[in-house]
Amino acid sequence: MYFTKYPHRANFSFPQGFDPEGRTLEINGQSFRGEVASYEGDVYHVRVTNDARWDGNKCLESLILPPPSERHRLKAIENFELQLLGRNGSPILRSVAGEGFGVCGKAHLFQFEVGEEPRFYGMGEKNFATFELSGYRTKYWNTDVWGDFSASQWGDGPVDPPYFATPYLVVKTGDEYIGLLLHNPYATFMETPGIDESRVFVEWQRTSNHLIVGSEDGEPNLWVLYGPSLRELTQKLQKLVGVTPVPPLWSLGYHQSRWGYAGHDDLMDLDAQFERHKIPCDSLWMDLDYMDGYRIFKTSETAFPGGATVTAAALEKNGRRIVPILDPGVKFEPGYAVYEDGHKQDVFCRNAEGKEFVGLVWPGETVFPDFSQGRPRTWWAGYVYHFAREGFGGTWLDMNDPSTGPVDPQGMLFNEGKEPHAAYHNQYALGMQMATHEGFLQAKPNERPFILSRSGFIGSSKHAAIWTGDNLSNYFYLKASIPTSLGLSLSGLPFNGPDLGGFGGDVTDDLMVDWTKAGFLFPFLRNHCGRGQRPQEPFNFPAPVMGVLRRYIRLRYKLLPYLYNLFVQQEATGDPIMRPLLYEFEDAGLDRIDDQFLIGPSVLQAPFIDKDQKTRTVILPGSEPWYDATNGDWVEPGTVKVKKGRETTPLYVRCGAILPMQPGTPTDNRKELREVHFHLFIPPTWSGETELEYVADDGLTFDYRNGARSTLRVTAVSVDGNLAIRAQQTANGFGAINPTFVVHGEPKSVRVNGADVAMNGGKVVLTGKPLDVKVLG
Ligand code: MIG
Repeated sequence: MYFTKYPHRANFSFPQGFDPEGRTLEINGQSFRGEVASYEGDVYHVRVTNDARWDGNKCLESLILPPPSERHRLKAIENFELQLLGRNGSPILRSVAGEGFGVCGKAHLFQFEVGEEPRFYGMGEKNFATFELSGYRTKYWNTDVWGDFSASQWGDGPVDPPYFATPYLVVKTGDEYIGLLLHNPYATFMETPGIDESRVFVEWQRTSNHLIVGSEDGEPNLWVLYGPSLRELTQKLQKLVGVTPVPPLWSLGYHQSRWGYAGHDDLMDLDAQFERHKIPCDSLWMDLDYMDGYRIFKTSETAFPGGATVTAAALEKNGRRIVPILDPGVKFEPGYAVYEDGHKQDVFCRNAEGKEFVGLVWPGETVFPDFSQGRPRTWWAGYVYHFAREGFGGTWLDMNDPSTGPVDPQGMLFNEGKEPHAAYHNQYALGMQMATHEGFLQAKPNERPFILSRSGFIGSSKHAAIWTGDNLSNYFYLKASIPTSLGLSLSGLPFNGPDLGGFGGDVTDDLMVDWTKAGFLFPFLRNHCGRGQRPQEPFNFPAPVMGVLRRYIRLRYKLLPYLYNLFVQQEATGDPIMRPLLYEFEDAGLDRIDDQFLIGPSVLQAPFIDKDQKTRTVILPGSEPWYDATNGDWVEPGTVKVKKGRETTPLYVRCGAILPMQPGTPTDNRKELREVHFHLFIPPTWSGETELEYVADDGLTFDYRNGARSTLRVTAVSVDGNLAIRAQQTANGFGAINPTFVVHGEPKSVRVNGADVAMNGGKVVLTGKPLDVKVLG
């Protein structure tokens, strides 16, 4: 398998004729069936079948289909050319004439022409470090980046493909958005028009201006989604692949990890330090060292002398959980119970000789559960069941790319050796997530499982959060983290984030501060670093540095009610947590912004992500002023220049926003979603209306699905600075929500639910100095 080479279109054969009635096309004398099915919401499925060539769709997770529709914005015309009609009735995406769909053996591709100046986004996990993705050729094949590429490749530049394959592309043309999803688990590839001079190898590449998506094998299943807006498109995609069920509230807190924590004593020490320094932290992670000789599901007595349950119970006092790592590889060792049992039950992948396939990972020779099949998944879930009952809060799935060390993974066959590696390679982690999820549910049927995974595929959104794998403590990876997380967020993977501070290499004080300021509101927030690297726990930095790190961790906890509600909204609508500016605004000039992002609709960040950068420009989109969270000023939209401050970071709140926050400055993990401060961001003489549906539940169980949830509807109307707020509890399943209103601004008068209320002066700290606010009541 070459990761960085792609099939070339001149090697493909294209249809001569297509009969739309009989849905048949001829290629090279062979007959194929080609059809376009239409679903509600302008969702289209293009499928080509030919039993001699492809053996059905091998995806483990099916898509969640909207009801069928009679609408046909996407049409297949002569030669199976596809045409997608835009808003005004003319094609905005069309097949290359005569060469729209092609085959070469088992490989296939679709070639398109897109309107003037198209823009491209998404592609799942990529670390190209640009948000916009014109001019890339890329493959989707899960890799163990540090194992499969040399250090000179991943040191401080993009390496492709990384851990997680999501063959999905967003195409923007004019102000209309299109999504292309390859529901095909084999190695897939894409080529976007545009020229990246640094990658032009032969002059010919400059003439290539087609959009190409295809696969090296597998039944062609292309999904074409029409927005028209980016929001509508993303919602449709997320619902098609599966929304992320609202995670437990603790998993949205701060996570502390390091490869090297030895066990009980280290965890208790961390617990004490977080308490002493009054830094909230919801979980402590255990890497490989808790296992007995890298044997999965076997906790070592040195690490946890009384068993992990004892440590878990001791950490409960401060509300912290343990999250241990789990690798898929089972030590190939007669006598080791997990191996013996798996061998007896025949759950491992085979090689071409019909024997268990052996790779080389941490335990040495290792065998691999066949997660492509139900029976081995059930077997695995049984072990997870016992594991979860040892007192672990969740788990962290690593090496599921799958990483086989120096051994070629292509020799790993599935389904009793009958199926090729390539059909399940990209889905290996997905199968592991499905089985692990199942095991946690069996152990704790009414608790929302928390699983973090390195690799995955379409459908992973239903089972796991993802982190972007091994990065380095340098400014390239800090910068790349924004486009990478935005790309994932637009590709149906809303719960994601990088290793904060960087995994490899020694972080500097400055980098740790810059990364924390940039990353503290990412959907998933875990500080993790590698064995032997400079310690990255906040209290291992000089006091002034720790002070800044702590300020931002606390600010995340202050904003947890907002973040949690974004996840609730994501489950309902499919809107991601982290969004590019063009998700919310239609201004020109927002389509290539790599260094700004939104958290939800209302919080805009423009962090400093270049080494030694002293000033930067910030684009404030839209037509209304933004609230500068650092100094409380209202700033007119447009471009502003800001100076870097030691403690501050450029963070702006949208005019009219109502942000639910925890009261005061959180210094520990305590969270009570019903005691909430609603911060209203209302410019002094503003006239307008705004509203928020705020949701509170227990943040832990599935009871919310049976009505144990409360909702408070808050509306605010400002007429020339005279403010009228209404709050009405519209659902009571989780008891009374007790609101306090905090106004950032100087209203002339305020009424709450029709009554005059006192405006008491108060102070709130966000990213800078204490801000003057009015606390109502
Ligand atoms: O080959 O478990 O990405 O987070 O600390 C390294 C040790 C294996 C890779 C993971 C990293 C983890 C490390 N693992």
